[in-house]
Amino acid sequence: MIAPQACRLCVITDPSLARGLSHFDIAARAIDGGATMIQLRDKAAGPRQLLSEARRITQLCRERGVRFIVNDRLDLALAADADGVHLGQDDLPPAAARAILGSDKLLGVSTHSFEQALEAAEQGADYLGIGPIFATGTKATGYEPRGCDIIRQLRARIDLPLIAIGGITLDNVAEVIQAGAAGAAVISAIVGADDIAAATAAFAAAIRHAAQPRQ
Ligand code: TZP
Ligand code: MG
Repeated sequence: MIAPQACRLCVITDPSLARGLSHFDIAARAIDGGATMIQLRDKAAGPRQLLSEARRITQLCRERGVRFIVNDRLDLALAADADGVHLGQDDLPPAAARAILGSDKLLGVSTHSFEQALEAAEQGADYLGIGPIFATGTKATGYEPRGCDIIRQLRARIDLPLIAIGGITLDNVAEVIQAGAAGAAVISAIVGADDIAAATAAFAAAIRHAAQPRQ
């Protein structure tokens, strides 16, 4: 179980846009700016290379009350004692991952359609990534941008926190929150910014504002 508030702003520490900053440096800046979740995502480095950095991020996130999730690598998530793992449609199926993780660790699953989201929820995901919501140049997902309708549809059917991903910017983040997402996951608009902490803080403020109940 994860509280929806912990899903409000997930900063993904993709190194390809980070101008040489380490995962830890990105995480520390994002946490200073108000990220509620950090996801370590690295498609190139091996787990041995990432382990000590992942352990430092675990420690930092624990001190700061932020969730720490490792993308793709269940082994690394467990070895670093992260809060959980985030898996995609080509990774271990959620039910198999849950059997290894146990009930205490978090399981997030990337989904791109209504059917994938229902399946992940049935197989024990704690939260769902849903996207790409908008066009993104960061990942070739193979899926057309879904727009906010899929968030509204899933919200009506699934009680898990939904994290919108894909092309989320300061200009459109309010739309995904108002459609029912618990939060947003962001790479380029934050990791690619000159000042990661300031960019994160601007997103956190925009999400807070969009989440306020309307009269
Ligand atoms: N999964 C779906 S879209 C995406 C991922 C990892 C990329 C999101 O990156 P950006 O730069 O925030 O669009
Ligand atoms: Mg994956």
